[in-house]
Parts: sequence; C-alpha cells; structure tokens
Amino acid sequence: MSLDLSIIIPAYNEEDRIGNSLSEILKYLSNSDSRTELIVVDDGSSDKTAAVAEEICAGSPDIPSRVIRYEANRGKGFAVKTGILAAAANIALFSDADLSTPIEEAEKLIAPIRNGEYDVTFGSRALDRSLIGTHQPWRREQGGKVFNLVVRLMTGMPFWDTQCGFKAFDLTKFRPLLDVMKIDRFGFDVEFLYVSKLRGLRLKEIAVRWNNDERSKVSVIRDSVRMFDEVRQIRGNAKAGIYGKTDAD
Ligand SMILES: Nc1nc2c(ncn2[C@@H]2O[C@H](COP(=O)(O)OP(=O)(O)O)[C@@H](O)[C@H]2O)c(=O)[nH]1
Ligand SMILES: [Mg+2]
Repeated sequence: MSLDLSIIIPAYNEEDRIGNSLSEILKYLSNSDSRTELIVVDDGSSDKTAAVAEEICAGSPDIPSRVIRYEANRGKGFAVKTGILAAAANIALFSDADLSTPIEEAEKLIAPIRNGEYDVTFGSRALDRSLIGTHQPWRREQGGKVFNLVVRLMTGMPFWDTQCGFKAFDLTKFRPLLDVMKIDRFGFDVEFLYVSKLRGLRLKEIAVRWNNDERSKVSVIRDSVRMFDEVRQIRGNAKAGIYGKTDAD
C-alpha cells in the first residue's frame, strides 16, 4: 500500500507530553482517509519518551507507525532530518511533540503540496495573530520577533516566522537537498527554508493556529545563543557556496 503522507514528530524528553499528542494524531488519522504513517524520532531522550511512544502506537495497529531512537541528543534538526530520511511517503509534515499547532491544521499545509502549487509550506504565527490562543511568554515572543528580524536581515528571506514547529515538504524535491544541510539544532528551520529557496523550490508561509504549551524544553539563553550562531553559519556556508548555486549565479 503506498502512503500519502509521513508525519514526523521530533521528541526530546517528552514522556509527559507525547502520549496525549500521539493519541490525538492517531485519532485524527483514523478519521481521515489519507494513508499516513507516523514516525516518532526520539532524539536521545534520557526519559521514557520512546517507550511511551511505542506503547501508544501499538494501540493503533491499523496506522503504520514507528519509533526511531538514538542514544545521544543531537538536536531537533537532526531528529527531523532522521525522520525525513526514513519517510516512505512523498509528502512529509513535521510537528512539535506538544502539538502547539493542532494536527487539524495539517491540511492547510499539505493541500498546496498535493495540488502541486508549492514544494515547502510552513506554519506561521506572525501572519494572523488572531489565530494564537495561548501566547508564548512575553520574553520568548519578543525574542522570536527579534530572531526573525535577524534572519530577514542576514539571509534576505521575506518570511515572518521561520521557527514554527509545523512544516511540510514535497520530499521528491526536498530530500536531495538534505546532503548540504549542516545545522542540527534549532537553527535548522532557517537552513531548510534558505536552501529550499536558493535551489528554486516554491515556498509558502501559511497562518496556522497556535496554543503554546508552557512546558518548553528550550533554554532561552543557551538555545538563543546557539540559534544566532547557526544563522551566522548559514550565511557563511552560503557565501562559501556550500549550498550550491542558483540559476542567477
Ligand atoms: N529542546 C529540545 N527539543 C528538542 C530536541 N530535539 C528534539 N526536540 C523537540 O523539538 C520540539 C520543540 O520543543 P519545545 O520544547 O516544544 O519548544 P518550544 O515550544 O518552542 O518552547 C519538541 O517536539 C521537542 O521534543 C532537543 O535537542 N532539544
Ligand atoms: Mg512547544
């Protein structure tokens, strides 16, 4: 049976949240006629994330699912890339393990890819702020705006929210680009979008609902410093020609 969609959930120390989220996704899938597989990537968790995920998945044997696990924590970017390499469908969606963007929003991202209109679609909290129910803490939200401004200035990309944990890809076009992707932690989203754009894929930022779950795993200081450094690396890689050339070059 061929699959229409692979849903990828990167997960790091998510034993408290992932059970509910996977149950919701499985319920959503059992009510839809899309043939979808669910791939959980346990990013070197030190808790029972993988065991919880396996147990929930085993409860829905009709829906193809698997849990991939590796021992060392490598970062969300590495986890998402691992999921993309394992995906069997031609379209993949990744979502944060806390479902801050409800899984019902998936169709907004997938339909434009299925229709052949776009190659990469990504959720945005900046285009229609009325869709945000629970906001991130004030500092985090302001930090996010500053980060996106820096991304715009440093990469020239015209997007307003590169960091929402809800993105979809035409894998026939996107998977070949993974070879040049270098960023393994939270800056990976910027590299995904930057390289996709550079290599001529069609990108679309799409307003989605968002209800922040306050049990964040992000360490504001450590992860912000890393993310700014990753954006700097992306710019350096671009200048060094690591991402390949555009037609204009
Ligand atoms: N913090 C963190 N999250 C990771 C890592 N690898 C994968 N993730 C996943 O990245 C997603 C976003 O994390 P979350 O704490 O919800 O971020 P926030 O909502 O932006 O504060 C979740 O699905 C995490 O489980 C990692 O190394 N560190
Ligand atoms: Mg979250």
